Amino acid sequence: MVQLYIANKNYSSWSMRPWVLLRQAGIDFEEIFVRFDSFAPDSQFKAALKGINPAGKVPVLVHDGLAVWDSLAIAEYVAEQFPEKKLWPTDRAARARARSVCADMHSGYLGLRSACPMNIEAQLPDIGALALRDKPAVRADLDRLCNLWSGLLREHGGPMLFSDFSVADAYFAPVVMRLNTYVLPVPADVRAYMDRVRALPSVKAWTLGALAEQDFIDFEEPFRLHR
Ligand SMILES: N[C@@H](CCC(=O)N[C@@H](CS)C(=O)NCC(=O)O)C(=O)O
Repeated sequence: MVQLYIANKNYSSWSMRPWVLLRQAGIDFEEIFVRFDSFAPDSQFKAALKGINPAGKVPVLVHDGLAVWDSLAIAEYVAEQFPEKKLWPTDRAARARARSVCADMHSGYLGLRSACPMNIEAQLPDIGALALRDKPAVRADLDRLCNLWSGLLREHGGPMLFSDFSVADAYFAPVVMRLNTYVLPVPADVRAYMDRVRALPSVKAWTLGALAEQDFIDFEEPFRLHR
């Protein structure tokens, strides 16, 4: 049995990656929701993860009693456990490239990630415009991202980054949600890819879950006072 610990669907970009990966691949799992009350050591959030993840973060996947944490490690574990799902591209070079772009996403794009935190239910075009105007790191990340996606779509022919759905699409799904919330300008091919990602059944299901939460978490909301 696979269990996946996740937090609020509206905010938790790291939780979204393995959830979308498992769901899109048709792998059965039990979702264990841990609400973001606070990240303080005495929070319910930290208490729920005690004994499961020493880092005290979500996501965590538990499979037959084995806990695997960190979204990239989870993606690798799932791909290894379910090889028939072909979650990484089968071609060696494409697979190496997919791993590179996921690892790069995992540790990079900090300008975009810090200026535009995931908030699926919100529409914040003014914040996006100000971030683009005032933060060179956001402009640089957006350019790099658009070039990357355009190049991969051209090279592999779409509809997903490496043709068929792969870990890379799950990995970039939260970024798609951010670009959407902050209405950042993207070229037509990138927009079309974003639309295809948002139309994936797994992403639609995650989005519906996020919209249903209606849970305003102050410390995840640098730009809104209320819903
Ligand atoms: N590198 C980790 C990041 C996980 C992460 O930062 N998760 C956030 C929620 S989206 C969290 O649990 N934060 C709690 C904290 O920082 O104490 C991964 O890829 O899973």
